[in-house]
Amino acid sequence: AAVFDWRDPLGLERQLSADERLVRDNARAYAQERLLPRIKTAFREERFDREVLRELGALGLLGIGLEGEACPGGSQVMYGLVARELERVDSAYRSALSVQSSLVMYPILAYAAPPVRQRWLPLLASGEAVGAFGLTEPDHGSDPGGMSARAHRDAGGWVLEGVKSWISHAPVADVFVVWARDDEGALRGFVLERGMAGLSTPRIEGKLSLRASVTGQIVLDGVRVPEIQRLDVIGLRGPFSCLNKARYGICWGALGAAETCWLTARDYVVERRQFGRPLASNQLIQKKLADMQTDIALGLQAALRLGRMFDAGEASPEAVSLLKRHNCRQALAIARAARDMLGANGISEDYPVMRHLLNLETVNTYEGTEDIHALILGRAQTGLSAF
Ligand code: TGC
Ligand code: FAD
Repeated sequence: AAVFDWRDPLGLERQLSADERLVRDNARAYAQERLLPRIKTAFREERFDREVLRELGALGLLGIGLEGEACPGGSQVMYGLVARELERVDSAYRSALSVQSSLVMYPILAYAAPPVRQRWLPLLASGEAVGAFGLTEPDHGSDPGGMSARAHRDAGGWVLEGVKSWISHAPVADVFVVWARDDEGALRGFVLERGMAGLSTPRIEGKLSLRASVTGQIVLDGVRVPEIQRLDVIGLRGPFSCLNKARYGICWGALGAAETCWLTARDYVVERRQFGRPLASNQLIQKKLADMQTDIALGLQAALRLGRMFDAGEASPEAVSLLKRHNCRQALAIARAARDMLGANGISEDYPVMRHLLNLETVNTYEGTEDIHALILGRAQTGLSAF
């Protein structure tokens, strides 16, 4: 008879190729051996460790799934598996992968002029350079189409004005993919570099979530950008083509965080005794474990399916919205239930659960909030835009 593996109820493992498992195993070993020991301090002290990007680069994980110009190649399924392993430890590390790979390397590879590609992609792939992606503004988050940032044409190039806010990596980044409207109202993208006159990147302090990731603003005060650093794409399609990939990675990543919460809670209730017996012997507790196991198994199957669709060129933005929304929401609910099952210990930094719960609040918000993805799906099935 078929054997039931409670950790992998639907046999995800058997659906991966040998190459996919190899990439996943390397990412898992790195995350567990090198990232896990650092995270408690990094979270407590709000410390972003730039070295992590160099380590990910050395392992060939930055830009995984992208082909050409120093990018490591591989599939979207591999990218998703890596995202899951990093986020098992902390969402901040998966964020670093998402921003560098999907939001900075991808648009440079797809839309930048050859000299810009040749200059930045090797540095980004090795983690020598850190990238940031500036779309959100203080007054335009869910509605980036309403952005205020402007790009005025100038002799030989462009002059950028505006403020981007809540930007991952901004305070430490070397290279910035920034979006702004031109004088005719067309949305354009540009590659900016640290050191350009008029560019500053103040840090946003005091986050209670994603504390191991550094976040800030990109202030554009008359920044002159040469024409060659303009991306060859017009309209919201530019930034959204990047977001589709990053959102897909989050579908896997959020479940990595959820798996850590589930397995921590499972071990805890097996050991912990109340009323003279293990917590795990109570029906209420077992129901919570069954719900976690079910939601994770189904979410991972769906993520694998979406990854295979990506690799076949068949993943629609709406399918990505469906799963980004679903998996983030499930992960948040699982983290919350796990926190509860650990009682007082659930709020301690000695267990990873509260940290994941706090992080997942960000993950549920960025790359399109839960409700914005609902509205994308509502529009797709009714033909009516309710934004
Ligand atoms: P809409 O009318 O829907 O579309 C305008 C144009 O854009 C195209 N488009 C897409 N193209 C490719 N992929 C997608 N997902 C696309 N979505 C839209 C669309 O085809 C159209 O093209 P065209 O040629 O016909 O003009 O535009 P809208 O203004 O009504 O959009 C509404 C809405 C709400 C769907 C959109 O604004 C949205 O998704 N908002 C959420 C904002 C968001 O996700 N921000 C993310 C910022 S980056 C971030 O959070 C990084 S965190 C990274 C980390 O640390 O991990
Ligand atoms: P708002 O748009 O003001 O939304 C507030 C609430 O209103 C939400 O619940 C939303 O769902 C709801 N809402 C909005 N519109 C509607 C509507 N029409 N109908 C019903 N409800 C609605 N951005 C980047 O560009 N690059 C980055 O690297 C980046 N990194 C980030 C890192 C962190 C730690 C965080 C927290 C955010 C980051 N963001 C980044 C920004 C992120 O993408 C935005 O926060 C997100 O898109 C939501 O925008 P907002 O915060 O302005 O919320």
